[in-house]
Amino acid sequence: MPNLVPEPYRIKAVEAIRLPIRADREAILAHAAYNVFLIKSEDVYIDLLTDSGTSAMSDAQWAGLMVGDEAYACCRNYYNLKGTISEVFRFRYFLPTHQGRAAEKVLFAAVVKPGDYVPSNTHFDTTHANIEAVGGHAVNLPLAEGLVPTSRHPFKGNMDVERLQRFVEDVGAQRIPLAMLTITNNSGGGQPVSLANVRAVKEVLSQYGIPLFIDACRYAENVYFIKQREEGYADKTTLEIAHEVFSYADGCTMSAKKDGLVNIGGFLAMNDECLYQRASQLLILWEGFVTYGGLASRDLEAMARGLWEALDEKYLQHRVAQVGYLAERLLERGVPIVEPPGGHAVYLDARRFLPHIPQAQFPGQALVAHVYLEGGIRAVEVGSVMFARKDETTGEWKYPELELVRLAIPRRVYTQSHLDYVADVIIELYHKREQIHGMRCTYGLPVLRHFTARFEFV
Ligand code: P70
Repeated sequence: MPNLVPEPYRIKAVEAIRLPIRADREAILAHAAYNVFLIKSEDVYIDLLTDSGTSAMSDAQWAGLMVGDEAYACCRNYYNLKGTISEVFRFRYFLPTHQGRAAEKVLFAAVVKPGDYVPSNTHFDTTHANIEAVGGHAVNLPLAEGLVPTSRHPFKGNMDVERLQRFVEDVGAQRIPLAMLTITNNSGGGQPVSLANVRAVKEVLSQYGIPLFIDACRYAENVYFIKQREEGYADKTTLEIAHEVFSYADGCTMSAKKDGLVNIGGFLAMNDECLYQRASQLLILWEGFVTYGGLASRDLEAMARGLWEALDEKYLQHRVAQVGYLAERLLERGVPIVEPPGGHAVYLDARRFLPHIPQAQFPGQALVAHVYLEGGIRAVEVGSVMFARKDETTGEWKYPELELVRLAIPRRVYTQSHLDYVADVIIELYHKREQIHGMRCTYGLPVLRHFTARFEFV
């Protein structure tokens, strides 16, 4: 069993979970209008909706909550977090925020003007929405291999550097206030970005004086993939690799709910003092004073500690192996997934899983519904529900290239036997795939509709 890496921790507190019987699962799902976001968490057996904010904190983090200094201004935990951020990310300034999208909102409101463009390897949904909310255009320039679920390119999260160069020439640098790299690329399957790519992207942008910001949610997992897969990095520490990654960036947005190993928290960091001042104004307006940014001081402390723990190599080795184990179990039974598996999730390829369902009938959403019905497992669609856009002039829908169902693995929460159960359920469902029907959307908001949309089977 080459993939077996035992958990590098033991369990100190447990939380009971319960599998409702099949008839109840049917009623629960129908009551939630076939949108798993609307199912009560107590009715979910294995919750793979997201790896965001769902981590188990360590004893050191829980202890850190007790040393939260709940002063409005300049609490000690702010300085602890400041220390961590300057040692790990090495940006000159940072602002705490309550989560990643708040950092995005502040950043884009400070720098993006209506009509501007923000290119990325692939923007995540909240990033995309926050750019458009201030009148900008979010542009994705992924590597071609990134859109081919069976391609085993080691860095499928990379940005296509030639496309970036052409794009900047086409629209003009003055319309591009910044570019972004999402590490790892969540929408494209949790795929990593190589250091060579970060460097190449930075070189192109430097020619035009365009700043590079990193969406750093899963930076530690990305760093571990660099260590494993990129020539010349096997003997470097995760911290050394992180230093190099961020040395090419002018700042980052961070949802610490992922690789910060906390249940809430995030930050925006940058080197530019003017930007820091403008962003501080907006932070005070929307989130809170610059030393707490919408968080309790104890949350800042948990984040300061979690950001370090996420770089621990033994932890990362287990984490990546755990995701890889689930992927291998599915692959050996022919279940179509995005290969190679990413760092935080296994993504089922709904197009190949359900080739009989057209994209307009949401094969990903249908699969999510059946994963719940079959085993009480909550997954999430990363496909047409999340990313299809209606063309305002023609009224036609444009569907995304990838139609995926993400099984996100919360950090330090589930054991191998939970993952074996998940694999058994998905394999069983794969045998019955022809019985799965498409869906129609009966209600959906124009922006970020996946959170609240309603569906029925056709
Ligand atoms: C996820 C969550 C959040 C996220 C992200 C990247 C690359 C920014 C953010 C925003 C969102 C989600 C999706 C489906 C179900 C539940 C939750 N990603 N950039 O799970 O961060 O949430 O802290 O505002 O992935 O991938 P925040």
